[in-house]
Order: sequence, then structure tokens, then C-alpha cells
Amino acid sequence: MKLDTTLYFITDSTGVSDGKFLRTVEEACKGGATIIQIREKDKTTREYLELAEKTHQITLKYNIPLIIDDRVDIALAVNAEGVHVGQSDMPVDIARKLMGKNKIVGATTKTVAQAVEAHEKGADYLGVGAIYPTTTKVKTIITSVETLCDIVKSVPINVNAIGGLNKDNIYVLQGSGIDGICVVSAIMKSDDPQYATAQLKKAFLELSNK
Ligand code: TZP
Ligand code: MG
Repeated sequence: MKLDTTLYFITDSTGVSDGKFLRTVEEACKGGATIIQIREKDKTTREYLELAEKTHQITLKYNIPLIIDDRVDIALAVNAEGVHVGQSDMPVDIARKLMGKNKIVGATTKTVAQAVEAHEKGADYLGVGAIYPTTTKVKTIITSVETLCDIVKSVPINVNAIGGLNKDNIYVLQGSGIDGICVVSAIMKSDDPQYATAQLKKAFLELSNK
């Protein structure tokens, strides 16, 4: 089955209790997230593992793939559906070898050269950005919509835009040919994550004539 990256929700547990975090994940599932990534930068391995396990129990109920950011070991330990690696993380070909051919491997790329390489090394999808400045903890630089379009044209795999995206500013992505959007704050910081997810998905589907 083709990977559906239409509405890719990336979590951030910063300042959020485990209970609220897990409720947000469940609401995003109900709202129509098509793929979910758990992304933790400050947790110990044990904490990351425990939260990933609890998150996976929810995503499994809704049949939504769970991707683990950065950590192949945690992805394997919780039997997650995939892993996401950045340019300073495990190289895509090694992540692919460790995960096996049936798991999802995603990569962050900011140039056509990085995108082509990630595809050649076995990535299933690419995250490209930041399109807009972001308040989410990340070391990133702005990627132009022009580069995003060039990346879409250069690889046959799914390409998602990321960075500061919300339902009111994704119009800049119209005509880019992307397969979906990745969001953190637009869902994580919403008072109604289910509604926010549904609205974002609707807005993207309208924009991309999907
Ligand atoms: N990579 C590029 S921007 C970003 C990541 C992980 C964070 C996106 O978060 P938000 O809150 O949707 O801007
Ligand atoms: Mg990373």
C-alpha cells in the first residue's frame, strides 16, 4: 500500500504531562492524522522508550504508522513502523539495513543533492523545510518553496513540507506537488487537537486537489 503522508503529525512532549501528551496523540488519530512521529530530544533512553511504547499502543488501535525520530534502537525495541533520520543522524542506508526492507525510513533533506542521495540509499519519504520560522526546538534553516518544488521533481518518493505550517499559511505550497505536510505546534499546541488535525487535513486536501 502506498505510504500516506498527507497529514504527518510530529509530537513534542516539552512541558506536557504524559497524560495530556497521549490524549493529544489519540485526538490526532481521531482527527485523521495519516502518520505520526514521536520526536524527543531531552528524554533519557528509558523515558523515550516508555513513551514510544505507550504512543504505539494508541496508534496501533487506529492503524496509523508510528515513526521514531532519530533512534533506530527505540524503533526496533517498540516494533514501530519506521524511523526518521536527519543529516547528522544514522545514514539512511544503515538505518534501512538495520530496520529491514518492510519498515518505513524517512529522511530530512534541504537540497536536491541530499534528496537524491536519501532516495538512492533507501528512504521512503522526505521531510523538507523549514518553510517558515518555527518555535519548535530544532536547529534548522529556511528552505525555499522553489527548492521544495525542485526536490519533488527530483525524486519519486513522497515529499512533505515542514516548518511553521498551519492551515492559514499552507497556501504557499499550492502547486508544489508535495504529498503532505508535517506539523508539530499546529496540533500539539491546539486546545482541540482533533479539530485542528481535521482542519489541517481538509485545508491540505483542498489545496492539493487530492
Ligand atoms: N524540522 C524542520 S522544522 C521542524 C522540524 C522538526 C519543526 C516543525 O515544527 P512546527 O511547530 O510545525 O513549526
Ligand atoms: Mg534527527
